[in-house]
Parts: sequence; C-alpha cells; structure tokens
Amino acid sequence: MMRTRTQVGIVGAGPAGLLLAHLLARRGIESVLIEIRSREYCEARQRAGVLEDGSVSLLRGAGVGDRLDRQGLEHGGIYLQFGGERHHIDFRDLTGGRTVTVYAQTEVVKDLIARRLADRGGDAIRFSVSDTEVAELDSDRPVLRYTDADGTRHEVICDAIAGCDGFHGICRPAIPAGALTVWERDYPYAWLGILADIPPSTDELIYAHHPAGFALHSLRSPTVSRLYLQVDPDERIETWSDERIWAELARRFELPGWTLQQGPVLDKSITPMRSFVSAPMRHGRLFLAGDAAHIVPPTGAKGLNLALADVAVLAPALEALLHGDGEPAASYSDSCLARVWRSTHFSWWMTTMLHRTPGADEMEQQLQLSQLRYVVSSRAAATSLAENYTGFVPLPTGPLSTGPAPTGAPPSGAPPTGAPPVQAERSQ
Ligand code: RFL
Ligand code: PHB
Repeated sequence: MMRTRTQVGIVGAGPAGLLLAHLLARRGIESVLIEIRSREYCEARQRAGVLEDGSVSLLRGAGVGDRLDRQGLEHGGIYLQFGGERHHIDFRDLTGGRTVTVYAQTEVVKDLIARRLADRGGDAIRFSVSDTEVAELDSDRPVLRYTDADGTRHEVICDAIAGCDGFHGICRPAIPAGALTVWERDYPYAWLGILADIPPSTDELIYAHHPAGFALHSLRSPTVSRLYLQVDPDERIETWSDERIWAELARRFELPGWTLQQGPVLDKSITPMRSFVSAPMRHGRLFLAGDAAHIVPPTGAKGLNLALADVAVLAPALEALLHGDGEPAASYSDSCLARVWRSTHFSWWMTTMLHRTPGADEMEQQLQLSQLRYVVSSRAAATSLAENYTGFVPLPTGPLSTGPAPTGAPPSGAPPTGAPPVQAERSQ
C-alpha cells in the first residue's frame, strides 16, 4: 500500500471533478484526481451540448475558454414545434441579450484534461483506477483509497474529499443513509440519441412535441448534428436501425417546405430520464458536486451547467476551509441547492410539457398543447422559458482565484465569473 498526502481528494474526472481540480490549482491548492475510466473513454462519452452564459464566463474566467471561444456556437433562441407549426423563442429579445453556447461536453472535458496535464504533468489525473473507497469522513483527515492501473493500492490522506463521481459513483452511498434526504422521480421516457455526420438542418435547436413522442434536433458543429428521439425506457438499441431512426425523426420534425438532412450515424445510445436531488451536498469532510448529488432530465439542458456551477461554489469554500474558515463550506449545500431546485423544476416542466406519456389519456395532450400555445403567444410565458433556459440563478461573482497560480497558469486574480446580469436588468 502506497500512503500519500494531499489537500483535496477528487473522485471522478467528469466536468465537475476536472474543473474543480483546475480551480483549486489556481488557488494554490493541491489535489489528487482519480477516475475509473480511461482518458479515451472520458473524452469520447457523448453527452450534453448546451452551456449557459454563466458557464461560458466561468470557463473563460478560469482560463480554459480559448477553444470554446473559437468553436462554440452562440445561439440566441430555440424553436418549439407542435401542432404542425414551428415557433421561435428569441432569448436575446426576451432576456435583454442573453444567449447559450453549443459546445459539446466532450470538448469541455478534452480542454480541461489537456489543461490539467499541461499544468501538472502526467500524474495530474489518475485514469483507469479501480476499487475506489472513501473513509473517515467525519474526521479532519478523510481518506481516499484506490488501486491504480498497475495494480498498486494507494491510500491518500486528505483535508477534504470532493465526490464528483456522477450518479452511479461511490461517494454518495458512503454517506450514512439517515444523513441524506432524497427526492426522486423516474419518467416513463428515455432518449435515443444519435450523432450524425451531416450539417444541421436548422439554425437553432428544435424541441418538437409530436403525438408519436418528443424529438430534439441539436448540433455539435457546422458539419455534425446531434438528434434525440423519445423512446420507451425498456427499448433495446438493436431494434433501432439507422433507417428506422431517420424515418422516425423525419416524421416527428415534419414541416411543409423543410427537409431533415440525413447522414451517417456516428454514435447511438439510449438514456433513461430521471429527476433526483439528495441533500445536504456535504457530509463531514465529503462534498458532493454535479451528478453525484443531483440529476435532471436532459430536456432543460441543465446537468452540465449545474455540475460546473457547483464546483465554482465549492472551490472557494474549500480554500476557506483549508485556511480555517468553515463558514463558506457550511453554506455550500444551501448555496447550490437554490440553483439545483430551480433547474430541477425547469427540467421537469420542459420534460412533462414535451413528452408523450405512454397510456396517458387524450386530456394530457390537450393540456400540453395549451401550455405550448401559451408559451409561444405570451411574452411573459416565453420570458419565463428564456430566462430559465439561459440560466436564472447567477453563478457566484468575485475573483475566481485568490491564491498563487501554479507555474505556467495565468496570473492569479482571474477575472470575475461574469455572472449573468442581475434579475432587474433581465426582466422586460
Ligand atoms: P459525470 O460526467 O458523470 O462524471 C463523473 C465521473 O466519475 C467517474 N466515476 C468514478 N471515478 C472514480 N471512482 C469511482 N468509483 C467512480 N465512479 C464514477 C465516471 O467515470 C465519470 O467520469 O458527472 P459530472 O462531472 O457531475 O457532470 C455531469 C454531466 O455529465 C451531466 O449532468 C450532463 O451530461 C447532463 N446532460 C446535459 N447537461 C447540460 O447541461 N446540457 C445538456 O444539453 C445536456 N444534455 C445530458 C445531456 C446528459 C445526457 N446523458 C447521457 C445522461 C444529454 C444526455 C443524453
Ligand atoms: C445536446 O446537444 O446534446 C442537447 C441539447 C439540448 C438538450 C439536451 C441535449 O436539452
């Protein structure tokens, strides 16, 4: 067994764990970041695509926004399609100029991995570990254990541990059941997602309500499209040939005078949908962030944004804790949960408005259609969607970095996170 010491042990190299390691390094705080998957797997895992303004500012302010600024696609709205019509929701107009940026989670992950490796070298992220354990969470010296890719068992004594290991990780289950309150909802829907080597057939994302089920047209770049179809949660991917997927997408997006361009399918997978919140997001010296603490259905495009926002709050809270001030760490959970619940509600609302519930009566569809007509015809209702979609609860403001930056990193005292404008400026 190899025994070592660090300040913060971080479990999971998804967006939350990677950004946390980077934000801590900018504050002069050392961490050990472990990940059960390989680097290749982490960089290829197809997931989210939409960043709120606040997330873009956060990544930019943290000095990891160069490629995002070059390749991210700024979107000023979305289309809502229902009843054979497509309606534009203009975020810029409704929110006083706010937008979202389409930039794949895979690219955020690649940028953060490259940056950690450039700043810290090859052992910045320990990929392909196994048998991760966290212990002594109630003490001032929590312990992280894992076996590395060569089979060596490690024990890392930490000042704090960040559980950034996603919904199926080991950190949340390490908290005694009685110490957590959990709220959970499973939906009778899943998304079949494809990545397609074809330019997007649309200038903005299309969220389509259809009697056969929901469909979403998103994109990854000017030449690659990302599309989703609502399917049953027990659906098997093998029963969906590329031809069947394209035919179903064409049916759900059908609009006179518009054609869905079809191309080679590069990736396909099925994801069940769930809302889940567990609180508090801290137990002793273990802090949960991102999907480890909460899951939203993807219809609101919030999961990645919540993960990034959590660690923007956690990094300064850990810094204060390590310097003897436990107050920000004590309020970490409450600060995050306000945003988490707003996004949980918005994601639930978008999901239930747009999906077909198997076995539901005709009335459900009429209620959904009435809500959709209201959203596209009332400025107040459209503004509510727009301000939630672009990010309603501002990220924490203030300098991202107060401590010394590691060699090679940008100077400390980084620009503020650039939180979205205050609410008063946003309302029309
Ligand atoms: P992740 O990305 O799941 O990363 C957790 C990492 O922890 C590792 N891990 C462990 N490592 C060490 N030891 C263990 N015992 C471990 N157990 C697990 C895992 O291998 C993994 O690398 O969580 P994180 O960082 O909290 O990030 C959350 C986001 O990934 C997630 O919320 C989003 O992808 C959700 N989401 C979307 N979010 C958005 O903001 N906008 C979107 O447009 C959006 N679209 C989506 C989505 C999620 C989707 N799926 C597949 C769930 C679309 C889809 C289809
Ligand atoms: C995506 O591009 O993957 C995406 C976009 C919007 C969503 C969910 C996923 O609501």
